[in-house]
Amino acid sequence: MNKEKLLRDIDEIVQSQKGKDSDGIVSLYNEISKKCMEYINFTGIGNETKTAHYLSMEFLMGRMIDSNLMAMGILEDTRRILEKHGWDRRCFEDIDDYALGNGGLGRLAACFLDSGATIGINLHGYGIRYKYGLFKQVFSEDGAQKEKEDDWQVFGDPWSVRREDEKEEIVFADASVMAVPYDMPVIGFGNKKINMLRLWQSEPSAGGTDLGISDFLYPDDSTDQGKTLRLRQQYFFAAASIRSIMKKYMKEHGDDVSCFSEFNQIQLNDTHPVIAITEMILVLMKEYGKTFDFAARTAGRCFNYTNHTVMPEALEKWDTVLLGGILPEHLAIARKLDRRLCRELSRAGEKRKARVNYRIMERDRLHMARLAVYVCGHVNGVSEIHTGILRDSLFRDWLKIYPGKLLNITNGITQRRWLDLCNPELFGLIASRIGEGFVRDLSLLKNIRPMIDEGFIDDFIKVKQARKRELAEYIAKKQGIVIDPSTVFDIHIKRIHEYKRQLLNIFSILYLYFEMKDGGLKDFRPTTFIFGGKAAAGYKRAKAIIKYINMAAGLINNDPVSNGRLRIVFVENYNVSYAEKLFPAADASVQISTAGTEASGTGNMKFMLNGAVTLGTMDGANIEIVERAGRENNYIFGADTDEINRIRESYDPLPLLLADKKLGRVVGTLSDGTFEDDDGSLGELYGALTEGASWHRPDHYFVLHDFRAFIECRLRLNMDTADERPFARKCINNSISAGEFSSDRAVRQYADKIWGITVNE
Ligand code: 26Q
Repeated sequence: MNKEKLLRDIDEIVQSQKGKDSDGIVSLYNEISKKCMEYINFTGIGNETKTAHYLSMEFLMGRMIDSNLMAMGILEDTRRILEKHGWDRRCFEDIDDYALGNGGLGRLAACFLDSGATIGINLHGYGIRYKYGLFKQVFSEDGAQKEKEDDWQVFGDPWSVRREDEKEEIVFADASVMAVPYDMPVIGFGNKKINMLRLWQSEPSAGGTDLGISDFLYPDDSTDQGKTLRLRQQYFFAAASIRSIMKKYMKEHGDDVSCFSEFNQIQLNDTHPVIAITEMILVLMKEYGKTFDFAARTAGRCFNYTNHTVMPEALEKWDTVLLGGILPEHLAIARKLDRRLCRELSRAGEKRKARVNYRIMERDRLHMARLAVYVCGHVNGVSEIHTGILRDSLFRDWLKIYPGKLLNITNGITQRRWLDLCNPELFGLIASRIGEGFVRDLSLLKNIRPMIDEGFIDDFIKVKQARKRELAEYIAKKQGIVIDPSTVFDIHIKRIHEYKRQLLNIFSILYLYFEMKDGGLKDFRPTTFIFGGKAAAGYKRAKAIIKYINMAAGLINNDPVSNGRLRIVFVENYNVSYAEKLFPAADASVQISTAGTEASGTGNMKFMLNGAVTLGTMDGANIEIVERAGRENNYIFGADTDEINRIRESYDPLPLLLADKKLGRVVGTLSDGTFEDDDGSLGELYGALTEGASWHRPDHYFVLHDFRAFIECRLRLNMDTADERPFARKCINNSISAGEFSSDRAVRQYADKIWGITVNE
């Protein structure tokens, strides 16, 4: 690539762009992006060397232009060109995110693609080109969430290439559609390697009807299961991907499929694409005349499955009537696999009764996780504790029969986006001591330890201050809310879920507020509590939690007693680009899920890398984070998994509520008229905590149990911030201990332990 020539071309584009309104920015964005596409010459991919294919219903890519320019090594030059011609160097902030995902699982897929291309292996992504991505969140007058469609394609899609010649027909029992691939380049840092993200768009086949399969992204909402359209989506992209992968293989290796797995490994991102397994078996049988056993063995050698949750309600099971109605052959294959499994189990000595726990066909439902565990060569969890839970409970029986299938690969994040791009000053500060090598090898971070002197601490404090000021400006611009950058920034950003316990956080803030009203907490250091996150549109309790937080903010922010000491902001429409401003500005990272519920978390790593302390429970990757960064540099509280398991059966929150008047007062605000509750949703939350519901006991997530421990820990953190430099040292210790949490390390482990791909950088 001729960088100088590209930059001259970009200069020309910017120079000739006259209108400086938002239309001007959009056209600049498209012109520059297309020019880059010409230069990288993204023509397609081969299958000469071993390749991993990452199948995922979600890719939460965020804004593409900055990361692509950075990978090509022209980000800074391009910004300079923009400035030279009178544009804001950050003008592309008005360009939308590629929000084709919900949260952690989708963002992980995006980080993995970045890492695969950067470390130089063949790793391609396959997903769905949703017409509308994750909804945009707005708050109405009363603080409730409203959803607006995310019509991202109005900005154009300059990074995609439509490949008409590689479309696939996807056949259901009752209809068929065309799957048309749109390929995006995944540019490795330094532009050494370019991989591909292939997103399938559904279109009517000749004479057929439009089923609207790729119209919408399903929100992460376990109550919304069983939708035929969701199953169609899964099959649509899984089948299209399998067919295109197999075709590429045949083109290069002929139709001897016995070597297929030596060239292709397929990673299933949770159970969402598991139907790809039966698709491959069917293709091998029907189109290549192979036996069922041969086909199943072939599938076993190339498929692998990553589990991202242990929550029972999120384990996918498809009703056989529904499945048989649109994919009868797949149901038949699943039944055959189930019988084959039973034979293996009985050979292994499992009695009929014990076998029920394994059955792929669970009475009238197909259990997707079991199908995956049975067929796949490798199954992995995403943090040590999560894999431990899979080993000891969810998949325990399986491991007796197939020991060695399960392994742990702790999640990671790409430091290119989550430090270099979003916090160039901190990146530069670290680079000034150890050089820039850690942009490709985050483990080098540890080398800075002996170089942390007083000067470094000064500079770190300055950088953090600058990030906080920038965030404050941004929030003022976006939402008209003023926050004070000299206060402690305590940030809780992630999807809204009961198990993530945003309720625990807001309860504790209400507690602080009531203490202040009673004349207490004289030494409390002024704190800004920032929330961000979306609730699935159909998840009533999560939406009630948002409304409650917004109403509590209204109360607390407007009371002279707490004014200047407590401030709450719920940032609207939290997304990847917003995240890039929030992580660098945090003093405290709030990670307070009930122990045993958060598979890993990856936001926790983004905070850590940017130098925030973790205020959290012993859950998910928090445990590994604290192990690396030192417990003394973090704020850990509450029940761990052992304790939760011990108390679960006999837990009753009512005595707690009665004995602890202050807790009672806080929780009471859900039902005592402190806040208006016309739709009864706050009352429903109150009931869930105190009485339970048909499907769960009271306080299912132990919010009240952990309340006091949380308050205590939070107050300790608050006190510690009074000593600016010692506290900054804790923050720094976190940042420089983040070396292992790079997605480069994670992808290397997948390559090494699962895919059998050698990484030679
Ligand atoms: C399922 C059925 C119907 C409709 C939607 C869904 C659905 C969609 C998305 C179920 C789950 C998801 C997303 C799950 C997710 O993001 N899990 C997170 O994965 C991260 C990466 O491993 C972990 O860090 C988080 O702990 C985990 O919660």
